[in-house]
Formats: sequence, C-alpha cells, structure tokens
Amino acid sequence: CHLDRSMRMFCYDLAVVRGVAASLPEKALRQSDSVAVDLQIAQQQHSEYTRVLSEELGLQVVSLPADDLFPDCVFVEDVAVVVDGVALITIPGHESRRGETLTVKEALDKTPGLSVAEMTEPARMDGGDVLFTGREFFVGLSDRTNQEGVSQLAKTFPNYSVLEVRVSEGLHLKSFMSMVGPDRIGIGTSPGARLAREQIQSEMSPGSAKIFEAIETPGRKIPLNGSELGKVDGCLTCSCLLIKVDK
Ligand code: CIR
Repeated sequence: CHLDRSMRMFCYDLAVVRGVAASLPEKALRQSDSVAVDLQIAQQQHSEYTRVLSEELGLQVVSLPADDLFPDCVFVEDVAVVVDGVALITIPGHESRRGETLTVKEALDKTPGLSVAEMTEPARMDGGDVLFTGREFFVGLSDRTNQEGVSQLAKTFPNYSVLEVRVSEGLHLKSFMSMVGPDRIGIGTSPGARLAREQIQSEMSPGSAKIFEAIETPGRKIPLNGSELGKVDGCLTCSCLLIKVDK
C-alpha cells in the first residue's frame, strides 16, 4: 500500500458486492421515474464494476447473489459501515430494504478479523449517508438516517468524532460527495451540495480532508459507466463494501 501511515485504513483488501435483482427495473426505489432501466445493461455494467474491483484494483471480491425480493439489494453500501475491523449492520431507512441486511451480515460474519455489530431500534441509517475521512465521520441526516442512527454509529466507533450534516437534496450525503483520494473530498456544485459543504467546512477537524470541487486527483483513472443504476439513484460507491483485513 502506497499511502502514509495515517491513511492506511484506506488500503482495502476485500470488496463485497451483490448482484442486480431482476426486480430492480420495476420495483427499485427511485426519486424520479422518468427513464426505464435496462436490466441487461445494468447487469453488464455491474459485472464491469466488479471486474475493475478485482482485476484492476486487486481486491478480493466476495460476490453475493441477488434476491429478487429485495429490488435494491445491489446497493450493499447502505446496509453496513465497515471501519477498523468493525462492521456495523445498519437498519436501512426505507422499510423495503430492511431485509437486505441478513445476507450481508452472514457474509461479514464469515470474514476473518472482522467483528460485526448491529444497530438496534429506533436507529435508521443508510451507509450512503456515511462519509469516513480517515479522521472523522460526516453523517447525513436525511430521509433515511436519523439521530439515533448517528448516536449508535458514534458509540460503535469511539475513536472518531461523528459530525452531522443536513441533507437538503438528493437521497444521501454521498449522492453529491465522496472521498476521491487520501485527504480529498470531491463535492458537487448543486445548491444542496453547497449547503453541505458549508456545514462540513465549519465542522472539520484541523488536518482533515480538504474539499475539492474541480477534482484533479493524481493516479490512474478508470472510467466506468453507471447509467442504469444511476436511474434508481445509485452512485459509484453504493454497490460495494470496502474492507481492510488486519493481517
Ligand atoms: C434507494 O433508494 O435506496 C436505492 N434505489 C438507491 C440507493 C443508493 N445507495 C447509495 O447511494 N448508497
């Protein structure tokens, strides 16, 4: 891993992904239903995403089967937050997604070196609201994530501060921002993204990640087309859980 010691937690070993359910085009949750999803293209794009994780990024990939009872099950990021060898299984904010946690928990239980904790009622959280910078968590308070979810996250990861950001547009905090490299948060330019940016800049701990709108990150860029899952509000990070395994 080429990162310095403080950023080693980003040197991932393992990626958990889950297949695209055949029920996704008709039944996945979506904020706007103007454009139809092509299942075959969605599955091809997801295969390419999985191939990049494995062949280009060198991660060991655990591929879980889709379950048509859960149209959004491909979005595994929402059902767990994994940092420093601890996996916290969430209670996803939308009822139709709650049953997705079972299969992912079983897989994480089998992962050596990982301890698995579960959120309890009345917490709600989608992992898409959780941005981990390496020094702190920023957590979106959205339609999917509540205050109790934030408190339980903070108790589970006591070594990090947990700061709340109101999400005023889009689905999740990470619908408009993401870590784009060590010490770098890339953020959109929409009004909701700007509001979130202001909150983050006032709360950020000294030495934390810097915010970039125009992203010029060093290193290799691998283009991926996510048009189909994008139609049901899926972004780049939401289709995998990245895990560092302690060796
Ligand atoms: C949902 O509304 O829950 C899904 N259709 C999309 C979830 C995307 N997840 C993410 O960005 N982390």
